Amino acid sequence: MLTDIDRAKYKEIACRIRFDVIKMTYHAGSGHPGGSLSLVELLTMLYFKHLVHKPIDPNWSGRDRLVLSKGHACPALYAVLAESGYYPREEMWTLRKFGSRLQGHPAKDKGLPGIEVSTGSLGQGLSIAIGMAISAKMFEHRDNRIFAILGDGEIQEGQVWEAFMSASHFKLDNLIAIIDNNNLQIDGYVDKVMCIYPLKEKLQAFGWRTITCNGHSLDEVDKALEIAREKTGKPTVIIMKTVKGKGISFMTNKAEWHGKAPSREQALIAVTDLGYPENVLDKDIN
Ligand SMILES: Cc1ncc(C[n+]2csc(CCOP(=O)(O)OP(=O)(O)O)c2C)c(N)n1
Ligand SMILES: [Mg+2]
Repeated sequence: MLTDIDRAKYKEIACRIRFDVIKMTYHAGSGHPGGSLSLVELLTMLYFKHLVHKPIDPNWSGRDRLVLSKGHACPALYAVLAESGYYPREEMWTLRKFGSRLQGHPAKDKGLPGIEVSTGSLGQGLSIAIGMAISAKMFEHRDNRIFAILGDGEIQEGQVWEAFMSASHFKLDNLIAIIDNNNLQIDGYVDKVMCIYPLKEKLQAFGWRTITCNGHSLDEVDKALEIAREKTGKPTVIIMKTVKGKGISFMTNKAEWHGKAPSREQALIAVTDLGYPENVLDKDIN
């Protein structure tokens, strides 16, 4: 249970991350705001409470690992990494620019601290996380946790189900998958394009412990992450009910906001939606 003071603090961080996503994608002129906005409360609670990490020592061997399998949502990850102190805030505004460490999908070889793995080709991140979990548990005997964040459209990929099967086979109770269940993918509703439901029952049949939560309730996300950390002999999946485009009036639950930047007029509406003055949209932009 969060205290009122903690809840207010996390709410403020979440609001700033939403703002950063809008500002980054607006100045880049491209990017993926919809699926970034659905992850904001999760990333806030992870990076500011549950993830074991040291921003001043990003390669510390005892850290938890986070694989953003739905790599297109990296604006939200870049924002939370800057907010945590992994790199300077001003660098956020280089998103998608030539030579930037903040590419349109996370690129480990660019050297941005806090990026564990390159992602963007959907369907692969859980398999990578399984490799990390096997290594931590069976070879390095570390008590850290491996998190993998997947999109609900992404799990239509067959490789993901092979990965679900192998994680329970290897009893990877240090592995926590989180499905961003916003029920939208690039071209419409997930249940219309290729139905993934009933999700909980399918994942339980594949040998996973399941937790469901409202992904925009800081308290529910907090509780889900706390329970997920417990080791039970099985991998854990959090099915997180979310809204694509959450927090921005005209982006809410709209597939068209999957992968495009707001115009100036739209970005100014978004900034106002979030309670910021219009002039902050261009602050620190060269
Ligand atoms: C293998 C692969 N196929 C297609 C794409 C293009 N693509 C990027 S995002 C996306 C939709 C993903 O939907 P979902 O997983 O639900 O993401 P979210 O709603 O969380 O943004 C697609 C098809 C890709 N990145 N990788
Ligand atoms: Mg989706």
